Amino acid sequence: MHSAVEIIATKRDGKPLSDEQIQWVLDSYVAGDVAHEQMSALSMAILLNGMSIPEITKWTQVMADSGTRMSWSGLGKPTVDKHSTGGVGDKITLILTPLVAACGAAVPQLSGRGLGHTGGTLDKLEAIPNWQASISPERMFEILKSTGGVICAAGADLAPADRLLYSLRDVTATVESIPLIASSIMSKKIAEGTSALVLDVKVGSGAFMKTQDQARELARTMVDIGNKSGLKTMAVLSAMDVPLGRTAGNALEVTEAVDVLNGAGPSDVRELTL
Ligand code: IUR
Repeated sequence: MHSAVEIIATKRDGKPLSDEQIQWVLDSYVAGDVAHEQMSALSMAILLNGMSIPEITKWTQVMADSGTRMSWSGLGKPTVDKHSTGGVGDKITLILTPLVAACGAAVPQLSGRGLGHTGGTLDKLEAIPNWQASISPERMFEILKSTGGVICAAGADLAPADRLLYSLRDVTATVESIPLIASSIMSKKIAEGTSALVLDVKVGSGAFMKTQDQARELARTMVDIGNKSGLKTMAVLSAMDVPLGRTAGNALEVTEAVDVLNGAGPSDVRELTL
């Protein structure tokens, strides 16, 4: 039996958390048995003292298992997905999803909203009249089966541990921790059930990672924990010092994405998509 105080003290003193400690503290937090102030203290200790790859891998897997894990085995196709760490004018998902579907794979993309100054894929698609971000898992399966790609919002039961922790990080100055960012992103991708993933890690003045070293560390961490968790993962680092393409703004970006799919559009967007 563990206690929150003992686990916070372990990380405060710069020691590694055991698998059992990680399992216990996250499960207890979701159950309401670890208080927000205790999780806040632990998040700050993680931000200051870090976590090793085995710790982050366990942390990620427990968060992925805190809700429903989706499965696409009934599709009979390989599933692949992409994730961007966020930039300005980044409409790559809107172009890449249909391209990959046309190549015969299935893309079960659970997207997010804008974060800070960066836009979100769901916000962009909502520029299309009557487009709906929230659909049932059954509808998701139908769309995936008939078109090869679906982009929609994650349900409340996808990695609920991350949902709770993310809100807490937002108000405790603990967003900027590479172990916490990496486990947050990867837990949702693992729970989404994709079998392969490409990460677009943005670097530069318009990205959350301002330097090559930070971006490379985040990319390496996510690739490592993905592959250790059975999700075939690779990453590209891409520059985010100027907006991507010629447009930033939801409706404008959808239009630019359609231009690229029609064989036109700005060369930087075409190149990064390919
Ligand atoms: N997106 C996520 O899903 N999690 C995070 O911690 C960040 C971006 I920063």
